[in-house]
Amino acid sequence: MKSLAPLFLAASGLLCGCIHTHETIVHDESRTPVSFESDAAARTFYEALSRVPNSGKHSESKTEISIPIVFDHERKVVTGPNHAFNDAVARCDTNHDGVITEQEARIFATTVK
Ligand SMILES: [Ca+2]
Repeated sequence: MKSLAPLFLAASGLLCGCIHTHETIVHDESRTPVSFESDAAARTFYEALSRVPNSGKHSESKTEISIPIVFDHERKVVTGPNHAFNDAVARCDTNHDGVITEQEARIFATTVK
């Protein structure tokens, strides 16, 4: 006797229609602890950070798995804003002492247009 499983699966797919699932995962990291030498250093850093492309936006990657007619799964991974902050701190704090000086902030600001 032949197996009817493939036929059953095809028929159930046609009867039930396509199954759509969407999944969004926010992948954010904790902020790198950092302090500022002065208010001016903090202001210069944050002004430059606001000019960094995508600092306010979230980058995302999308994966889509699809079996035509039966199944469609979309998974989206969104990177949170702390990633841009941590990247900016890593670039700005050139001696990696955890303190952003006015000079480091000014140099960082000149690299961001
Ligand atoms: Ca430093």
